[in-house]
Amino acid sequence: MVRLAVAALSSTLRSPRLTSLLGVALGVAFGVCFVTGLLSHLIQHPPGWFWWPSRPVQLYRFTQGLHVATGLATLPLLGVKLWAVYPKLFGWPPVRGILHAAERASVAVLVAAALFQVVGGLFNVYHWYGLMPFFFTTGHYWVAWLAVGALLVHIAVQLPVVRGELGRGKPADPARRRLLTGTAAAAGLITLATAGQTVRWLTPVSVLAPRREKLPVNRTAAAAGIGVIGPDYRLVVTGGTREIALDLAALNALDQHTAELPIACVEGWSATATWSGVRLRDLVTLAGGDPERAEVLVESLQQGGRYRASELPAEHVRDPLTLLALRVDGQVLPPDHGYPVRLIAPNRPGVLQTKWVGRLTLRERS
Ligand SMILES: Nc1nc2c(c(=O)[nH]1)N[C@H]1C(S)=C(S)[C@@H](COP(=O)(O)O)O[C@H]1N2
Ligand SMILES: [Mo]
Repeated sequence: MVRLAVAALSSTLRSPRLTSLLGVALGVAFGVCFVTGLLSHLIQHPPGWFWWPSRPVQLYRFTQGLHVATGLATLPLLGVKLWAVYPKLFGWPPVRGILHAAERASVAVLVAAALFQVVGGLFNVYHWYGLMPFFFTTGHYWVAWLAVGALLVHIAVQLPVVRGELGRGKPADPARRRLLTGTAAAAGLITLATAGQTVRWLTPVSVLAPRREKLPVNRTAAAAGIGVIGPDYRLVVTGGTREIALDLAALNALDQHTAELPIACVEGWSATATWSGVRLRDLVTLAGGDPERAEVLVESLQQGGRYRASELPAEHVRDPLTLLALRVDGQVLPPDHGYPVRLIAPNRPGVLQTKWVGRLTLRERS
């Protein structure tokens, strides 16, 4: 009885129209996710032609929040879509010719790549690195191209079907409408349950958001191997016409400025704080560099690790909001937020907001 009912239900629910609707929703979500992800990659590994502004200060926070939110929202869509089409896997004959074989292969690549991206992204957001035997960012980047290539082939092949299905006004089937509403609701719930990590007024309802603290810490001072900062600490600025080395008293004696800026982690969490300290452009001037043209390499006291250094393009160096912060929210920086000095610049990924800064090297692009 139950089996029959389920069979009857699925036969009415599974239809080219349902598959088309889910496909369009997935296509849009993946498209947004791909473009925002590519942008994040370009900002972190800028090729010569690439330019990224320092304003609006919240832009990266928005694009990366969107990247993670659209990625997570694809989970239920992907689940239902795979359910809607999987009987096709067992269609007979398995291959009806060269084109058909190519199409099936592209679908296999698409499904595998999509699952890899969404599941890998999820692991990354929740810091389950142990489950990934490779460096996440590299895998995520290259598989994204694979997914998009396969997606474009898939769209090209299926477009006529989708057009036919969605162009024709059809009487709505209540059961199918319920399924679609349920899928949309699941995507909405996932979004609500996680968006609070970046849309801060949603934090109370975002029970699945992994980083709900007011200002999360990505890597602690202990984890980065930063010991006690003694009186011999100096911030060294080189590459200008004179090298300078400033101790904490000297840094505190310079003009102090305040900026309200977010840390926007690639993992999707973000939080705004009030930072104060010395303008980077003032330090460039002090060291005999040109604050309008200099680019700056920012290095941490941290000995190793992928995120021990970052580079600031001229756009960000000259921005008066770019600070070497000594304080956050009116307090001396806590060790975990980068004591004695950290970089905070507008419209940049969190990974580039270097903590425990020890050295700045000026460069001028010729
Ligand atoms: N030296 C150093 N700076 C670093 C990191 C690091 O691992 N080492 N992590 C970065 C990352 S990934 C983020 S998101 C921010 C987080 O800053 P917070 O811990 O003060 O919130 O610091 C950045 N600065
Ligand atoms: Mo981060």
